[in-house]
Amino acid sequence: MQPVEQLIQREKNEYLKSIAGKIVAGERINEADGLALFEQGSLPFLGVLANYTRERLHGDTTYFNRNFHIEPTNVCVYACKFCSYSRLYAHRDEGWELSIDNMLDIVKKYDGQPVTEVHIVGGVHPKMNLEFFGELLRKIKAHRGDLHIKGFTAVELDYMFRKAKLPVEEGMRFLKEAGLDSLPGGGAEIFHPEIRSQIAHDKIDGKGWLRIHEAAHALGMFTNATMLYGHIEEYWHRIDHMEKLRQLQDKTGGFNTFIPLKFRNKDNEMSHVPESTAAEDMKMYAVARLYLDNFPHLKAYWPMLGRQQAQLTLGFGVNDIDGTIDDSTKIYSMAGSEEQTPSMTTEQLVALIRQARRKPVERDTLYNVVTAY
Ligand code: V47
Ligand code: SF4
Repeated sequence: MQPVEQLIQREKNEYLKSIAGKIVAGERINEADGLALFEQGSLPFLGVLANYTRERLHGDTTYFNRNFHIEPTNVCVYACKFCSYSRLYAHRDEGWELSIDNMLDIVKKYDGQPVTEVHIVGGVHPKMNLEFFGELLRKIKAHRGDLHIKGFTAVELDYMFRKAKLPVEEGMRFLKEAGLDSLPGGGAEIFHPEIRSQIAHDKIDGKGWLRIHEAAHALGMFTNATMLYGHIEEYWHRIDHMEKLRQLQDKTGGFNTFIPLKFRNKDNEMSHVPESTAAEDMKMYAVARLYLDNFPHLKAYWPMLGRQQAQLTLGFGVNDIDGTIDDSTKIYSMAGSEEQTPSMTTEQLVALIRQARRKPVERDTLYNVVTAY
């Protein structure tokens, strides 16, 4: 008997048993089901179901990519309470502001290396506008046309478009024509206003975030989605967040990957909020895999979780562990991640995946296979 059949047979909780039945039958679970999984599902129960779903979708394949990050600035007009990374404009002497040439130099560092993606994300700087980023995109493409540019959270885009007085659709078209290929999933945090107003009160709201991703999808661009979890939100806020994403995905099909981001509490205004346990993290991944039935991929971002926990997630629904990131990403090391210089070679990533008895596959941003190991 398959582990999932044994699980259903042994389960004493009739409600959980019925949810498991739906999942095995390939039926969608509803919000009440999702909440019950969080509240009543044991870790082994969630793990077996999430792993069953993951293997049905992807077998043992575990993707990673070769990418590097550019963080143009950590100066930011917003004041998210969980952010350890940003500096207000008035304190910009404590932060960094890269010029276009500085950023091109970073791209040039990878000349001749088989990276497929650059991930550009940073603070919302009042002087770095749409024209500035348009020029950056054009220059990166002129230097290296084959590099996929995944750039700018909906938060950064909203600010750029409003400053340029352009409707979202036009702003997005401008950046696409300049060379932007896809959007990362940042800035989503928790959509529900009850929580968002307490942790990220002054940036784009949940509806605005979704509108920007919808506009990107309408132009044929793929995007990712994140959720910052494990702070002051309750389970139902997480379900509400995933429900909004699932609805948009039903409409557009433009999301590639969901990335739950574990709240880290070092050096920010929420340092008094304890971090989630490893068991809670695994639960989060498992429920995300089960709830977001129309998202092809679930990613664990290893620089935030650490390597061993990232390995563990591969048994809880995760089929992607991001890339070989250089030490250019500071967002997590500054928030307390164990990974102070998050960089892994391809050999290390392959070994990490194999050790967890999965099959490493290098992908490009759009999940085309680059190398199957
Ligand atoms: O939106 C900020 C998060 C995000 C903290 O799309 C924090 O492939 C935890 O979105 N604790 C930006 N999280 C990073 C991001 C991302 C990362 C990797 C891959 C992709 C992708 C996207 O970082 C922010 C925010 O939710 N963040 N501070 C913190 N203290
Ligand atoms: Fe700015 Fe992003 Fe930090 Fe919020 S999370 S303060 S938008 S850099």
